[in-house]
Amino acid sequence: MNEGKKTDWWKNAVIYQIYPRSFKDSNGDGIGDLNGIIQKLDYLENLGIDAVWLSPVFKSPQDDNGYDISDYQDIDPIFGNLDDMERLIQEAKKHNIRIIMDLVLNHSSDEHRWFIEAKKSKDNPYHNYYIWRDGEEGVLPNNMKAGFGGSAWEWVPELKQYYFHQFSVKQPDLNWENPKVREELYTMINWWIDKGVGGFRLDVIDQIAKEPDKNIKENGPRLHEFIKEMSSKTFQRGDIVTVGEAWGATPEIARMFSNPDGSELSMVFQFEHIILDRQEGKEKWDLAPLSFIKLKKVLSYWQQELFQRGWNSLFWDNHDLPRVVSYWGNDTEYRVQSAKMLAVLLHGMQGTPYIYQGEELGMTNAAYEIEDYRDIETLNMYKERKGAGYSESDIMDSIHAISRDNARTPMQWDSSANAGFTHGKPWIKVNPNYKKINAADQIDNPDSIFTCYKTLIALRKKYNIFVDGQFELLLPDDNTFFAYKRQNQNEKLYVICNFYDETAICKLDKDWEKMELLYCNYKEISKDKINIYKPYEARVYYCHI
Ligand code: TEU
Ligand code: CA
Repeated sequence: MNEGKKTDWWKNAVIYQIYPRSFKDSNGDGIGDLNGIIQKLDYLENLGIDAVWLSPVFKSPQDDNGYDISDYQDIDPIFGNLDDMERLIQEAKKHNIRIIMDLVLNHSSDEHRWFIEAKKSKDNPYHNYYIWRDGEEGVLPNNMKAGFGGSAWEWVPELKQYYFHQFSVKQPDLNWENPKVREELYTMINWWIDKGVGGFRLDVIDQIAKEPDKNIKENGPRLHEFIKEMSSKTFQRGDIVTVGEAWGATPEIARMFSNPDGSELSMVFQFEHIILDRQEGKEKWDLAPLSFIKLKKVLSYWQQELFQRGWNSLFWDNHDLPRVVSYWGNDTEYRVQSAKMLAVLLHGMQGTPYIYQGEELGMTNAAYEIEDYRDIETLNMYKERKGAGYSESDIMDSIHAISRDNARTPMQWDSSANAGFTHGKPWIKVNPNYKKINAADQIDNPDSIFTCYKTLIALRKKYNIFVDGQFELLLPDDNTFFAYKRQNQNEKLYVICNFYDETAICKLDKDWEKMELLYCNYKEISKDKINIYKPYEARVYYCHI
């Protein structure tokens, strides 16, 4: 699949994200692993996905569950070894599935040999692989904060210097200004391309160019110079997809990253829709109600701004985000209908859809006790907010709503012990609702959420309009319906979603009866009252022009 010329295969592909630690445990240690993923390739092929994005499986002390890499060219023993990785790449190929690796190039682990060397002395050849500032203990270079709490500067007494870390203390930022760092990383990327991987997800890629002295953490002046250099020296060699995580991306920046000339990446993950329900200028834990009109505006804006000038990723969930059916759907009475509606809404848009493990089953958030949480970000927040006097219930409400562990509870395969994820003690508690929500109950059920996703994936393959149709938002000011049209030279597609739990009348007047109903998440539509939509009802209509 990596042979020669670049194609844009990823434009009509659907990519599935696996958080390996929580996907399938094959050896009973309670942690998911590569052999577990190999066991589930038939499941993934049945769903119809084209590629799997693996969250990091490289050697790591697991301070941030693998996003702290101590050897980019070896596999952490909890997941397996390099032979298992090569076998996964080959076995996946037999299932027509490409493997996308998750590269963390902004920072390494403090247990990487580069950092161990760098800390030895200021004139060590590896010292400037990282970002250091001379100083005095207790006098921070500036007030930049780390992503998981506290200062972004860590004091090293032996050197009388601080090092910069945008995430945990054990994740020192790499110095991309140093050409030796860049060359080492490019060599490593090419090593993985030569192993036949299908692409890369690039962790916080807009943070690799930063200006800490000016409090600039992302989108620094040299960012696209670095991306272009990396792309030309690595990604452009193979028929691979690249997707950069870019929390700070605007459509203009995303057009640079996903320039159709292939000079940078294939696409980015942008988060403007995700942060819509966060209080302005506050932390992620301080939630505000979602503005539905803003959600429609933001997603439509991104569709229009990247049309024929870039490429969108389409996602609700990932390993850092709460489960969308709990977050913006309805995970009680209308869990199935709302999960399907959210899937239809997203998969009808232009871009590459990403399905996060369990999203295709309608897995939900889990409201645990604090001792059941494992995520460094969640645990640091608990400590910080307890210390700041927040009430236990306020803290736990925020954690239940938006902790990253909501996405990291084990995949729910069946109704057997631990949801069939492990025969051992799971590293994190299984969501107690697994007897009701699991893959075994859904794979062969025509009315399941799994079958809804499988149907949408198949539709995307059958009808070009999903890939090339121009997007137009309909009913922009309607407070209930998210409706849009896709159009190309000879086809039209209408996606109409009742986003809420009340029956409602859709004010769109079209000759619906003359169109082909490609999908509806309810069994029957009342013919004489075709404009009446049940709670969370979603329909996809198609017609030739
Ligand atoms: O996430 C970057 C990031 O900013 C998120 O951690 C986000 O800020 C946080 O989850 C609040 O929503 C990437 C990875 O996806 C994440 O898992 C890593 O923890 C982080 O980078 C550091 O590598
Ligand atoms: Ca295991």
